[in-house]
Amino acid sequence: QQNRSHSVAVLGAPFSKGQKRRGVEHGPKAIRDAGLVERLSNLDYAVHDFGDLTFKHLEKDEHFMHVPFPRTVGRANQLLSGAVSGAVGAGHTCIMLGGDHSLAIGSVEGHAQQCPDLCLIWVDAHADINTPLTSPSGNLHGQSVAFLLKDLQNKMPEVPGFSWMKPFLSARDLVYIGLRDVDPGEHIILKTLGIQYFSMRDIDRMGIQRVMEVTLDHLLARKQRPIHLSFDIDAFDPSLAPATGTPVNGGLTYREGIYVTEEIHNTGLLSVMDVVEVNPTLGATPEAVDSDFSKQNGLDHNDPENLDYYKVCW
Ligand code: 5AB
Ligand code: MN
Ligand code: MN
Ligand code: MN
Repeated sequence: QQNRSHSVAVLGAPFSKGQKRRGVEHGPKAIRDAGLVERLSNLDYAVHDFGDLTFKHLEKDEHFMHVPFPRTVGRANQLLSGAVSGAVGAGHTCIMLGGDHSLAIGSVEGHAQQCPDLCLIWVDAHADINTPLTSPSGNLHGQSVAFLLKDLQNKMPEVPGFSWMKPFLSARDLVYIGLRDVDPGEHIILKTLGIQYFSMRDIDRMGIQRVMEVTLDHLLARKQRPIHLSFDIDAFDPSLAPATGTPVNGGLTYREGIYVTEEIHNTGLLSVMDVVEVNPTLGATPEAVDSDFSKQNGLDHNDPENLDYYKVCW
């Protein structure tokens, strides 16, 4: 652990097929250009930049139900899984730069190959726990967690492209921070599985300090174990992080977001971190900041007819 914490692997994953907007594949370059490697080096970490993975777009990749590019996303995650497993196995703390959040499937899976007892902290405006049956959009970046959870195994259809992996994570090994845009079907899943989550309202009420105390207690009280931090940049308020595909108002302040990472750092247990959904081609204009995901997809999440549909699927 001591060794690991002083050597950092940076791994770029320029991939965007888990959602429908272009540009998020430029995330790794934008984050590197902002000086990530230099900043880590200045903190006295030995940084190994593994460069960017090269992803293939598969020619024959028909929709599965309303899910686009299932085989392309599955294959990309299989490749990423191997790379993350290799980096962690070599003793590095790994930072995975996305790309869209479907990449967490391969990142967490590869991490779990080396550290089967890992726990997962998911910092996001969204829960990303739709199954193909509950998903309003079909997009796989909103379904990553459903692929990981053992508890959802019998609710998940066999999605082409994902036969290389089996779900391995327990619902009790996962905590969400920052939620404020949860779909009806996702809410049912969170409640049914009893998943620990802290919405923005919970953060308002409890304060981020208490939220982190309860989070780390929930995950680490029984035993110390490696932490996977999956950080979707849209957890931050859009006034701070407008360059992302699905911004939602009322997000984390800069200090709240940094506090989350400081507390995780202080455990000494951070093993892999994803930084995803940075889309440098968005957010230059006020309109881009104020994009309405539901409108773009022609779906009203609050339509009671939809709620019934989700309940039936569940
Ligand atoms: B992100 C939505 N819940 O499933 C869906 O950015 C949005 O990785 C998902 O958190 C957002 O399409 C995915 C409506
Ligand atoms: Mn999100
Ligand atoms: Mn996400
Ligand atoms: Mn997003």
